[in-house]
Amino acid sequence: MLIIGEKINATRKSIDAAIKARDAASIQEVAKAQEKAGADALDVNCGTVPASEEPEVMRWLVKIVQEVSDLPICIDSPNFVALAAGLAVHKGKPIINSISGETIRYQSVLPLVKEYDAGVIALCNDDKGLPSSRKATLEVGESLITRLINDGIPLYDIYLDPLVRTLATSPETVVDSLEVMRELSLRHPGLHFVSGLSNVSYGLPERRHLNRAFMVMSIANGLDTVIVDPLDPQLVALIYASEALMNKDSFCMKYISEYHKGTLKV
Ligand code: THG
Repeated sequence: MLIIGEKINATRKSIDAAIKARDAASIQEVAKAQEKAGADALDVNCGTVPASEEPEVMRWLVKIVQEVSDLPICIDSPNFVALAAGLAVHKGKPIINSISGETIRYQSVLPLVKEYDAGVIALCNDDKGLPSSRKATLEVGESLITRLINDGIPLYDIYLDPLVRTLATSPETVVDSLEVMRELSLRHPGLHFVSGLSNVSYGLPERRHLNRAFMVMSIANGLDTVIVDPLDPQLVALIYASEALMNKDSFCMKYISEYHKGTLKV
């Protein structure tokens, strides 16, 4: 499982304030804490600043985070100018978050994926918006995968995001997104699947139970990459347990080594 730490996101009040104050030290603390907790990559999102400032802020964020962590960054923006700014200063192999089937977004982000040999998160939507049925989601996902491969992106660099919706308002779509993942993972061995997960619980109480249960269900249906809070020890323990149960952890070596590190005592 590739764990992408979600916490450097301007939708969180403390991060928004730190960005606006250009308070590098507190953002660097959040980076180090996520790395220590087991994150394999760090999502960085500054979507609350005005669009004209986003490229400069993204460049600053990537730089200050990589001053204290060697982890790759998942550069999170719908704005390709901000993506390009972050990519230009990134060290190592980045993940671009994200491309989609929307014509303009696809055409503007694809050259960046190639130029930086980046991993890329591909969102399952297109010019018609979010697909409205399981069948339509499958078609949008399949068409995106085909396009990316035809455009020279290796399968192992593609992270398909089925864009999980909110259980409270679209109850039928949650199971649909699991089935889409299962179907596409069987059709395309080696393709990655990623999810932000926490959308699923929006508007419901004690969201962490829904997020954790949904993560386990997602892992059982092909999810191999998550954007989550790695400082939730229960969630992290469930990741190791689920991967072992899915026979994705040879001889439970990872599970056992995490036990010896103390990670599982929650
Ligand atoms: N797919 C892709 N990218 C994404 C998402 C996705 N990027 C953004 C988002 N979804 C994933 N990141 C977050 C970051 C923070 C929260 C949820 C998802 C969040 N934070 C709460 C808060 O700030 O109150 C609680 C957690 C906390 O306090 O730390 O909900 O789906 N490709």
